[in-house]
This record gives sequence, structure tokens and C-alpha cells, in this order.
Amino acid sequence: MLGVDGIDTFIVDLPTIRPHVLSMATMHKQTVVVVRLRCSDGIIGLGEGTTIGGLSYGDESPEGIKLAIDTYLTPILKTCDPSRVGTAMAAISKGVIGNHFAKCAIETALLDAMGKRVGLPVSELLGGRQRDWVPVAWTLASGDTARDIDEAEQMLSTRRHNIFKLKIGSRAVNDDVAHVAAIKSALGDRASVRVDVNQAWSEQSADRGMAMLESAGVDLVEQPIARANRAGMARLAARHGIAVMADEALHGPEDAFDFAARAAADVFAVKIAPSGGPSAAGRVGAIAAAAGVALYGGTMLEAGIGTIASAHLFATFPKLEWGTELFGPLLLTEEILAEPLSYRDFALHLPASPGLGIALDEDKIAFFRRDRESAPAFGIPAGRR
Ligand code: MUC
Ligand code: MG
Repeated sequence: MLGVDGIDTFIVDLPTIRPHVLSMATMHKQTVVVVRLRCSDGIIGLGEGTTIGGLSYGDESPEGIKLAIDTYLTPILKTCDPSRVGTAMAAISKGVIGNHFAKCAIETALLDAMGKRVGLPVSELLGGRQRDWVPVAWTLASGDTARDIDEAEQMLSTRRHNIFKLKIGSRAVNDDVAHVAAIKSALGDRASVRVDVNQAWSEQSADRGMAMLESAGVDLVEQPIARANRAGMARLAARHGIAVMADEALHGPEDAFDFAARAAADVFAVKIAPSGGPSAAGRVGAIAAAAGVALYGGTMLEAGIGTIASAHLFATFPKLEWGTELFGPLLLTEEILAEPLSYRDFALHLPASPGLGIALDEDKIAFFRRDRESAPAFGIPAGRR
């Protein structure tokens, strides 16, 4: 039986290229928990636990993710065979309630190690790749209309993105809609424009806002109201022609089932971390497909590890009607991978190599890890990273 020699977790703080303004927080940096799973056969699996805005977006913080892994998940994993990913994750689920981001980081690392062991990309372990690339949206969230239009024009001219998501909800509804309408009118049919309200509206504001956004040519509204208000989401989906997407309300297959049963969303933003890992997120996708709910590959603005892990899953979905927003690494000033992910022609292209198909830039990690003063030297030979 294979064993787990150890699990290294470290928090890395990376600056963003510009402030990223959401209704609940303005990001100036992104904090990433990097997981390195060392198996007894010498294989190392990489995982990532990343959220947005500390504890302002969701229930888990970077510090909490690290603590959960170090104190609770690691001792369980040390009793498991890392080549039996399903059994290992079942043992973790038995001993740890919730903590979906921590579980996702560990399952990602197990899958990366397993793929390297058997010589297959993670997407093949997750059911089989149906495409080698996924479309990628960009979020315009500088908070300034003219700057957002310039940014979008630049993305179009370099063929990096032609789908734009606008973060709204922190200003009055009329002001937000005017901002969105100005951007849509500047871009016209050259781009799909969508908005993410991040729960900021009441149902009444959502009714008003959604009607105006539909007239402005916007394609979709993401999580307009509080994540707990499922009946309200169902009423909005029934009342409006513009597509409504569930995001913060989805924490795995049980929520997906409830949303599908209530017809409370036209589209699901599937995310590997809030779902509890790539396998659980795959079950969210399966429920959506069975219920006729369309799919969008969401992000928690992860760096390269979580981003490519998400892409491996989304590449297995038979339909991915609304594309993805897997642009996390592009929002950061620093690349933590040895080779950056491949973004071109409005898409992220998946590697064909075993596991996740990535390696860390150890010098960058050493420089940006929060505990760099006290961190031990890495000492891991390049071939084993
Ligand atoms: C969210 O709520 O969707 C994803 C893209 C982005 O800009 O923010 C995130 C979170
Ligand atoms: Mg969202």
C-alpha cells in the first residue's frame, strides 16, 4: 500500500494587477493556500485552496483552510492510500464536516499525484475530456466605466476575451445599470456582457435592475439576491427573460439538486472549491445537465493550480453553454507556475501531460509565501516537484 509522507501547506500573498471591486470587498491582492502532497512513491501532487476577500465572500478563510488541512485533514490522509482517491476523500468526509475549500485542495493534490502516477491528465480521471480548451470570460471590475471600456477593447484586440462580466451591486441600481449599459453600447455585438451582483440586491431591486439590464442587451445576471433566498431566485427566473445564474448559493450537489427541483436558476456557476472538490463539482454538473440547467465554469479567482484543476473538470462536461471565467492567474502580477497557463483565441488551452500538467516556480513561491522569514529551505529536487 502507498502512503502519504507529508503534506506541506503554505499561504502565498500575490498582488492583483489593479483593484478588483466586488460588492462585498475590493481586492488588492489574492491569497492562495498551496498544498504539496508528498506520496511514498516519490510522487508529489499539487493542490490549491483560494477564496476571495478573506471571510467577506464565503465561510472559509485562507488561514482557516490551512489550519483545517494541517490539523484535521492531514492526520486522516496519513492513514490512507493516496492512490485510492475516492476512499481517501470518503475517509476525510467522515471525519470533517464542511470545509469544502480545504477538501478541494486535498482532492486536487490527490488527483494530480494519481494522474502523474498512471500517466493521464486529471480530466481523464474525472470522466474523460470532451474538449482541449474552454472559453474564458474576463471580469471588468475597476469601478470606472471608461477604464473598463479601455480594458475590454484591449482584450478584444488581443483576442484574449470576448465575454465580459461586470461586477455591480455596490452603487444605486440606476447608476450600476447606466455603467453596464455604457459598456454594452461601446462593445455592441462584439462581446457578450453579463453582470454579477454578488447578492447585493433585494428582490424588488432585482426586478427593476433585471428588466433594465435586459433592455440594455445584457445576457445574464449572476446571483442578484441573497444566497439563502431560493424562493426569490425561482420567482426572478420565472418573471424575467434574461438568464439568472446561481453562484454563492451553490455549495455542492445537494444545493444543486434543490435549485434544479425549484427551477431557481437558468444557469449554475460550477466551482470546484465551494462544491467540495472536483468530483463533487462534477456531480453538480451532472445534476444541471439532467435538469436542463445550463453550465458555466466558475472561479474563486484561483492562481494556476486551482484554475487548471477547474479547467480539467469543465473540459469533461458534455455541454458548457456559458463558457468559463478561468482567468484568475491573469489578475495577478506574479505567475507562480514554472510555465504559465496557455491563454489565446479567447480560450484557456489544457495541457496534455499527466496530472494537472503544471509545475510550481519554487523561487516565486519562496519569495511570496507569507512565512518566508521562518520557512525551511525547500530542498525538493526539481524532478520530484
Ligand atoms: C464571483 O462571485 O463570481 C469570479 C470572477 C470574479 O471576478 O469574481 C469571482 C467571484
Ligand atoms: Mg459570482
